[in-house]
Amino acid sequence: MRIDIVTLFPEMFASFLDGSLLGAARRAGTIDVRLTDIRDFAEGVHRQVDDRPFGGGPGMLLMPGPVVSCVEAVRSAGSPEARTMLLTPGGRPLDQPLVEELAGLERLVLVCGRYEGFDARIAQTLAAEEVSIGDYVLSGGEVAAMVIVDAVARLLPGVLGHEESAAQDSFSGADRLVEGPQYTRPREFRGLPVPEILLSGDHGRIATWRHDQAVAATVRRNQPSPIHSSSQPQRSPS
Ligand code: 6GU
Repeated sequence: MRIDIVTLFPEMFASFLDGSLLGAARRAGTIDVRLTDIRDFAEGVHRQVDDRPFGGGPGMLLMPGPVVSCVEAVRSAGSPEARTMLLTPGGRPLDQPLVEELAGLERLVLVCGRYEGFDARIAQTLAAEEVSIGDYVLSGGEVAAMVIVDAVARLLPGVLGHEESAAQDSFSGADRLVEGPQYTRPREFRGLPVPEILLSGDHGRIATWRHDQAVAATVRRNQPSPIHSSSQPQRSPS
């Protein structure tokens, strides 16, 4: 899969792209991530990429010229129709079903916003979708692009190393449950024992218990916060 990232701050991605999960996937040729600097498509001596909003208001907007030229140049290398996403807090919320869909693409273009946002004609001209990673505001789309690349890359064949892992993740599978509590050694930590059933060797009962825990954790997560904060295993209905 090829992912192009269009940004004013390509240097922000260096350690992320070389890091363990992505660095290995890139060296293996599973994923090809390329960075393109919007500034390279700006015109004039000042290489201006942003300007004040018509009608007034705070901040600066990304101008359509440099962003559209940049994305068009990136897409013209083979796939003028490549799915293109503008990263902006008002966009469609990213979730695991969307991540799974993106992991099935040959190419994806992620456009990072800065300043107060994009001129509205950028999305129109590029037939781009707008995507957000959550209900809070970041100072730019770069961190959001890293979130998307990370979530997508770990679903590509060979990236995790053990293919079952992704299928077992929270939000995966038909029921979209979050994972319940898990335990490793020691069997007792500061007076807290590992639930007896996990030591029983009874794989059928363990699977049932885990499913019950996942249902309870999923319900709890959708409750107001004081209840959500408890991460103790819930008693299984017997
Ligand atoms: Cl994609 N961009 C920015 N600037 N803020 C965000 C976001 C994106 N998603 C959530 N907050």
